[in-house]
Amino acid sequence: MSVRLLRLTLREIRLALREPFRISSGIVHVRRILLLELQDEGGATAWSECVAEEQPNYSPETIDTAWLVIGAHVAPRVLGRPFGHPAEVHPMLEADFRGHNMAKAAVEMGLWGLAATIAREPLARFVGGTREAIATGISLGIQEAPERLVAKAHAALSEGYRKVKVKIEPGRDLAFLRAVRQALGPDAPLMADANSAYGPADADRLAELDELQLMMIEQPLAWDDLVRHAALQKRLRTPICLDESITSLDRAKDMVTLGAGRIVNLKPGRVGGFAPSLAIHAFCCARGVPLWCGGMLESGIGRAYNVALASLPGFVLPGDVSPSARYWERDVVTPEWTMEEGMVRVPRDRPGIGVEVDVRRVEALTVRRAELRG
Ligand code: OSB
Ligand code: MG
Repeated sequence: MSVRLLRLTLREIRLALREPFRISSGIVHVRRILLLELQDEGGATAWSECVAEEQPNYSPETIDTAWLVIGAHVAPRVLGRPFGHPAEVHPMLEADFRGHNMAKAAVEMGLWGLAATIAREPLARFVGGTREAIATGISLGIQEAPERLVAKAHAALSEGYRKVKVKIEPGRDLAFLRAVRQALGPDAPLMADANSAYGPADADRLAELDELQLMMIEQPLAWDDLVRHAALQKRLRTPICLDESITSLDRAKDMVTLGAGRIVNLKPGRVGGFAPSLAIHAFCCARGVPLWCGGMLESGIGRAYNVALASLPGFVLPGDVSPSARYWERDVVTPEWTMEEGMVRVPRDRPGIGVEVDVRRVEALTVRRAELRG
């Protein structure tokens, strides 16, 4: 198996969320999504997705920086170059090229998708995934009042979700979570995600969350700060899970060394693609660190990559891989992603990413397009 990219097409589409998604660092009404279509010299094609958002409120990247960086710096390194295996792409993109993980990941993952397609293997099997289905959690945005959040959390559990994640921020934390815990009962799988809304001075307040028996608290402190997370973890009984802070294998190692957290939310787009994701997976398996697969409000295309990755054995906790209908009136893939009894099935019966892209729908949603050739 080898792959040589002849053409890379970038498209921006806009997909309206069924309801706005609010986190401590910003709100999204319409998801601007960067899609990639990759074509091999043999004629095979694959689609991938860049998870960068419109605003630099999650990481420094945005859809606009990614568009620029892929065209100017990523595509020229991969177009026309033969790769014996997609694992060779990531080290080549890292040489003298700092940051821009989401831009790199979009291309790197697309090349894994393309390689799986050429090898006539489902992507999940191609990367070593073994699960038939992924346990699914829901991520609930910040609500105006605790009652609304309680209603949503209730509905999620009755729909079958196996984990409920609640977004929090100062002023919308303890009371909101208490109401949810009381309504769902002591054994409901409940967690919180702060998206870096707190500082070291909030340690006392965060320690109050210990009474709620949360599965974990995700990224309470600054996106790039492991040292203060380590100090906070010493004060909390609740395990800290890091999301924004884990941008590479080294940061995952640092988390363990420093005791900055006990659980990793792995998003392949955030770490630069599948090769670093597989390395983090191997490290976490070896060190007994529980992993789960996060989400970035992806279309059905990005979701396919998350599902394939989450089929690896180290992903032991439910992922933020909700079905298409949770986000969109209509997705851009067929079949859409669905959930049964809280599980999303891993496609293992067709080569590549396992879903078909509705190209006519993508065309209709496209607001800009660029074609890059070697
Ligand atoms: O922090 O996990 C996060 C969405 C956008 C940016 C950051 C995050 C999220 C989510 C949504 O929590 C997860 C999903 O895609 O369902
Ligand atoms: Mg998060």
